[in-house]
Amino acid sequence: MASALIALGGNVGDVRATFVQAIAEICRRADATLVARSSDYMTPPWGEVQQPPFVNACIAVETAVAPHPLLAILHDVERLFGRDRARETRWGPRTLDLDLIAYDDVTLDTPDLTLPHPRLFERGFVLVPLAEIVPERRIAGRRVEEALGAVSRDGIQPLPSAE
Ligand code: A4P
Ligand code: MG
Repeated sequence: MASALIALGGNVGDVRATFVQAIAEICRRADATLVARSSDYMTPPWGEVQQPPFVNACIAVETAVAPHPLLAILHDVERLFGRDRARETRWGPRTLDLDLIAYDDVTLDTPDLTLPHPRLFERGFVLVPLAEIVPERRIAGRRVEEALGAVSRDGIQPLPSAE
């Protein structure tokens, strides 16, 4: 079994409800056990600024599915929840974005998959939820909590538990 970290994001539709269903769907399709789930966070848009705020979260799962097939599952789940890559702009609005942040200590640099995620350490909207669930985890030699200390957390707010 491998430990995979997955980041969720979205800013179109009922994103928090989408997350609940998407997490169940990922676990079902990857035969994965959900080990940890962060709070949902409201985050200011990064990249293209003229768009609504995002909701972001991270999960840790145990799975036997290898990295490439796992990414294919994440893309299928994005599509299931209405994401249409053909119609959107890079870093623009979307219903659901699923990024594979890390997979054990695997490093990969292939055209369709880079591990750990190449923009992880620039992004408070990934590091804040990640530090909530795996503060001690080392990714590319850096402790998650330490990496968080190097990015802005401006405007990133935990949302009250949905239950
Ligand atoms: N790809 C390579 N490595 C990976 C990986 N480790 N995980 C490839 C996931 N995908 C990986 O991704 C582009 C290609 O990257 C995929 O085809 C995949 O094979 P994408 O999801 O289509 O592109 P993207 O999402 O537009 O770009 P990118 O750089 O992944 O950025 P984001 O962050 O996913 O962009 N602001 C806030 N506050 N919160 C957000 O969640 N998200 C975005 C979207 C912009 N601004 C945001 C947020
Ligand atoms: Mg993405």
